[in-house]
Amino acid sequence: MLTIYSEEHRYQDGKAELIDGQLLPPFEMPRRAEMVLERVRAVGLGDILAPQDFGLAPLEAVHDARYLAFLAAAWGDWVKSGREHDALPLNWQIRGMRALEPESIDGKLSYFSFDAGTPIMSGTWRAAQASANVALTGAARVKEGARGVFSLCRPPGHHAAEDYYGGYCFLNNAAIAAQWLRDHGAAKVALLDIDYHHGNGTQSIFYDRPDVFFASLHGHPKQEFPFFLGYEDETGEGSGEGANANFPLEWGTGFERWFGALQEAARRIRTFGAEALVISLGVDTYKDDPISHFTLDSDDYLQIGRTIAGLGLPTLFVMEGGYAVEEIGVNAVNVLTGFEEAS
Ligand code: SP5
Ligand code: ZN
Repeated sequence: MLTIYSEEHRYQDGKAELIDGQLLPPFEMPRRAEMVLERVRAVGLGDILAPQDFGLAPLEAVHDARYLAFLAAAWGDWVKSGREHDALPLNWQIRGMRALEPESIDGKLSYFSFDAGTPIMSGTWRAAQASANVALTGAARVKEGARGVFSLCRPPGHHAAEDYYGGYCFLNNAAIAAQWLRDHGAAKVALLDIDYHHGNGTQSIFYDRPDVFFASLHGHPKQEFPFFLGYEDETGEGSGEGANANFPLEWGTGFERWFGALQEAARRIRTFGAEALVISLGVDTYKDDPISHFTLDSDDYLQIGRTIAGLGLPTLFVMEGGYAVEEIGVNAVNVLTGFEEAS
């Protein structure tokens, strides 16, 4: 299987995220992608290719123009306002307040974000664009007929919506790839999100769309970040009604229960009848993940890959989360080798 990778992910290297009531070094760190790349090499998965630059158009097909302008300018505006450390928002609009875009950079950070766990720094925009190009280059290979391609994206993307960032995500790489596939000949695309966290951004982007099916297996929003989306009764709206499926699972969920949900999601994808499949591949479902509460083991990821292969669709794997850094390579690449074995 071909892997797409860019070293430019290293430009996203924040000093701190707000988590557990503390400013701690980010769990989402450059070493994550380096460990996955090392494992791709160690097992001889296949060639490793640098991304092409697809420009702004495929980003504009998914994200709001004002949001993209904000991301491009945020670091410069922050520095101009006299700060030189990472930019983090402090407060958010909530029930009863006005959703108007402020003029000041501090106001804009609040307006375009949903958490304080996602630092913006000098290289953020560059790294986020490179990550989207990694996804798009993979999508182009899938369009050209590849059975499976691995886009080793970093920073991740599935929490980013049309016009907000958060959860370590700025541009929604999987959504950008899925939309690109739609715009280049695939009539229907399915997105399957197996990251531990709900793919709120991806769901939101395609919620009213009948042509892109979204399924997500994740920590139940009554217990887990991002808390405010990911319930079972979110089934799509308007002509997108029925094209969204959530499988919220409680803390402590092990492979048996998780795999049952995967099989149900796979059944729904078959019924939908997609021409291409995009996987949001997070391995923060792992038993020793430092911020998660499922108990999957390394070998389980092989079976996940085999099950995805069973759908028989051209498949793009897009890297999302996974914070057990020592094991992230083995776990992510196990999904890919399971897929290859069964293809
Ligand atoms: C792409 C992705 O996986 N993003 C995840 C962002 C999660 N950020 C908030 C995590 C809150 C975890 N709270 C429990 C901490 C346990 N010490
Ligand atoms: Zn996650």
